[in-house]
Amino acid sequence: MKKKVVSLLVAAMTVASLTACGNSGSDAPAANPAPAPAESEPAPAPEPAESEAPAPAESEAESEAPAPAADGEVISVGFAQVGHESDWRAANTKNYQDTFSAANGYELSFVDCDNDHAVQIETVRGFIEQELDYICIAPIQSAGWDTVLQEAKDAGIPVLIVDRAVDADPSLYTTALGCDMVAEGEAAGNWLAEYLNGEDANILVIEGSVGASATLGRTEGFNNIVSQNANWKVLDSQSGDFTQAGGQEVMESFIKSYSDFNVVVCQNDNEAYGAMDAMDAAGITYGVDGDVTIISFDATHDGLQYTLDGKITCNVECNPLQAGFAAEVIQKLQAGEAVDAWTLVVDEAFVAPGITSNYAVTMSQEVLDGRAY
Ligand code: GZL
Ligand code: ZN
Repeated sequence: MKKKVVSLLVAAMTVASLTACGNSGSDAPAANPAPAPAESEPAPAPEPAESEAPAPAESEAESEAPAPAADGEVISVGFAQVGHESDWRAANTKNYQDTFSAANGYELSFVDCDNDHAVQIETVRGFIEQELDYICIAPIQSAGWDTVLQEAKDAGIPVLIVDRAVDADPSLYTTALGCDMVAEGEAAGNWLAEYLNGEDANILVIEGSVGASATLGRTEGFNNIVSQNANWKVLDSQSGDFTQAGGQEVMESFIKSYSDFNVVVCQNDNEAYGAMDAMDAAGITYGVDGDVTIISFDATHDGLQYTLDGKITCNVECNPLQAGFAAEVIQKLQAGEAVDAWTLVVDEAFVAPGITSNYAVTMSQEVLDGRAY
């Protein structure tokens, strides 16, 4: 298909177009540094943990279905997706397929890279050979992207790094969008400190996929808070690869090795389901009425049902409905407009009923029913 030459007008010094999560992107994962603002802006005060207050761009992105290309040309978009490892990923994939539809003026080349970095690199090379108009990448891992990003740049194809981050020179891609994973890890830690209120913590961590910015960021952020609490100990931290089977396997090995833990941090909901299966099998109680406090990430529908049921005590959201932001960037580039170098996707945290928190929204059936995914 004909490749449209699009002049890249990336706003040189624009900072995040959203200042959600109380971080203007200045806490964004190092791999996606928000460009230095033209003048140093004070970091916005942390957002109060209110359930309403969607950031304007979020509501725009979700409601504004992109218009077909002005000249009626179909816009070809390649999307190299991480894989199909989790419920979060399924929601993210559906959101991209719904947004980059033929009805909206796109031809989407979607590839599920099955959590294999080498496959993802070759997938992007294939998009370059097909001379697609745009390439979206949700990077399985942060490392190893410079060469193929340089190839895309040499081919004049704008690249959007979505969901996760890459450890590469930002000049090698057009824009990045996603959650602030470090802020998510810190939110989990801050909530735990508030909840424990000085009590000791012996913590087990089931990490996400090795080398993924979601794993690196959430681990870094949570450990920032661990270091502030002398009576907290992380007994062990192993990767469950963001899957339910992985979460169960790691939890089973933890149970064999440790008997004195009272907190389990699962870096996504599917790992939490696996951890709960393992604790059930071992007769270990968890939740607001149990011996073990479970913290999870993603706040998918089922994860929030477990939070509403008091099984998962705290669940830190990472909003998977991000395709609207990517479509907005592509539409702006089509129109020759400047785009932000980094867009922060709004998210928040949730806690089980009966718990009030400065860092999280208390779950209710109404909150669950109001969720878009
Ligand atoms: C987070 C995303 C992570 C989710 C997992 O933005 O990259 O990958 O937390 C998913 O569920 O596998
Ligand atoms: Zn997030």
